[in-house]
Amino acid sequence: MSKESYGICCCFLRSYKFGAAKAPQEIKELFTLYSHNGIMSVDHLYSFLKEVQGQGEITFQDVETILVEEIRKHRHLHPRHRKNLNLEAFFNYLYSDVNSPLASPSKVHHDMEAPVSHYFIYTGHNSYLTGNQLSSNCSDVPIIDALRRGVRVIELDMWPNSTKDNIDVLHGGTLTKPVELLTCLKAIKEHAFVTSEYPVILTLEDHLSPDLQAVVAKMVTEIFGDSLFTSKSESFTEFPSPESLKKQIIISTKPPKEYLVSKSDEVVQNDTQTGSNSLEDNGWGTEVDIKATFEDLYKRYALEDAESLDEDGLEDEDDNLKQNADPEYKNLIAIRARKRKGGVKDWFHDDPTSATRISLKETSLENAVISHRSDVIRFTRRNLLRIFPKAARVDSSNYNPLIGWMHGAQLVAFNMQSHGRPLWLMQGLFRANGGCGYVKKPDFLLQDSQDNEVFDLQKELPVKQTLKIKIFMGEGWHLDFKHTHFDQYSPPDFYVKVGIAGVPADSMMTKTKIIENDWIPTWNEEFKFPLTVPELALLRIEVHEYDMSEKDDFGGQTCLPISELRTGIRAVPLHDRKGDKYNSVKLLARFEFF
Ligand SMILES: [Ca+2]
Ligand SMILES: [Ca+2]
Ligand SMILES: [Ca+2]
Repeated sequence: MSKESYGICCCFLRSYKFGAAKAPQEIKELFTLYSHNGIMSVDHLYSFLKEVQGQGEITFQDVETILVEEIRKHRHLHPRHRKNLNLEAFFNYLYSDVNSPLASPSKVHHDMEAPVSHYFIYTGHNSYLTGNQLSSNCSDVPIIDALRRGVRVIELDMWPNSTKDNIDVLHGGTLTKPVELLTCLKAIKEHAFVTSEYPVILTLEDHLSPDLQAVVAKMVTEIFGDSLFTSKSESFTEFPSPESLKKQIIISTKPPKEYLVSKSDEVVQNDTQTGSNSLEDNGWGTEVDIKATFEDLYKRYALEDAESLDEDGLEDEDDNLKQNADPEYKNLIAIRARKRKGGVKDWFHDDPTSATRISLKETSLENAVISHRSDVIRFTRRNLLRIFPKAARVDSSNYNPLIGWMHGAQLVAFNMQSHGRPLWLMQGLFRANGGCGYVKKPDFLLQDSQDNEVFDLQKELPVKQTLKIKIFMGEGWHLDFKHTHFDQYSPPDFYVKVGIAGVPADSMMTKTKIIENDWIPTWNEEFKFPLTVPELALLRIEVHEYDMSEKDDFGGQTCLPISELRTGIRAVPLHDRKGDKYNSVKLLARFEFF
């Protein structure tokens, strides 16, 4: 045990005990149960993994490999422990990376042969921006970063350069500093399939003359070559499957003028304020309380008449394409967006002869799902629906992605360079299915129920399963942070917020007590979460560092798809605000379903 000192007013030191992590009581008891005379043999570990960890598929051989690996890490062990685990080695195994709550290594395990419209797809918005929406630099770096995280939809806004003879990528009408289209395309070519083999969709917003479109066509064809997906037919009745499109780049046009500053300056300013506050809020971002969001929406809906909600929804389709577009360029476009016509009901008209894509602003989606919920869900079975952040999010913040997912929207487009709770949900969903960027939608979104009804999340549904979580302890902050990072004069005071993001009935957050002045806090607290739609539920974990007179400090977060959660005692790795995994910070928790 060592002592850690904190200077107070430069005149005296206050010291705190700082010891190595010790196994919680429940782990000690399990060790006693699965060992003999303080020794856990390969047989014991095998039984433990099957019975407590629910790893029914594990082989004796696998267990031997684990054991050898763990013993290698403990060379200092007494000779009688060189073929077995003692309590310390067992506890270290439970805390190791291989014992994570999601299968590791993770594999693609969903059926990948269904049409692309049957999947949620990891989608970026303004993928070339390094920071805010108004003045940040454009670069290929955030594009590479997104592709390496598994993002499968990259958005590029193309403009003529200053000499009008080449193409720049930038956020039109802003002070963002451009990057050449060529640089972006080369980066995409090099990094598209490093993390996932499944198709990458490029949504191109084009503000180009036909002769510059011809330059784009030549550039795209030369750079992507055989990996460029081209379709012989003008349209599909069903989109092809991700499996059939492996290692292919698909071009989709995105209607321009998404960024409508002129719309209402007043609204923009108001929203901007809430937006920037939310991101500055120590990096947590806005709370993603979907119950409150829906209550709010229904209140608003009751006040306004349905017709006024129909306004200002879809982006205007680029007429250039139909009229003067360069024919080579036109041929590259495999997924075409549909022109906006009529009211909400018309937007979601499902034409059986041709699958299409439409693009909606987050607030228009909110209105559409209140007034035309069934139409939206039915539409998204065969057609693609893209949702994008409202223009007021100049700070590159994001919105609650669950509203889109619950209604079948495949392309919920996010500012990936950002941070905060909505982004953590996005990263959480796409940890599923081997992190390949495509997650199969649950069946109830793809077909009507037996009584021919469309899935209704407002309806009271029975509890399908209950998740029980016990949070034992946390460790690793002392390795990943400076000792004065959290509190200047004392060790940190951690507590855990834990809960569910999902349909409104399942969404809730709760928290542990605060453990004061301890780098290795032990909570030993248990929580139960009844789930009516576990298919859409994400487990949310946030570690807060409590401060009496200030806002909580950020101590780590993660978000995990419930459908892939492994039961048993697991070491839960935590991530920073952006979603990058910390080297050492982990929680030890037990998960059970009943
Ligand atoms: Ca603090
Ligand atoms: Ca403290
Ligand atoms: Ca504190």
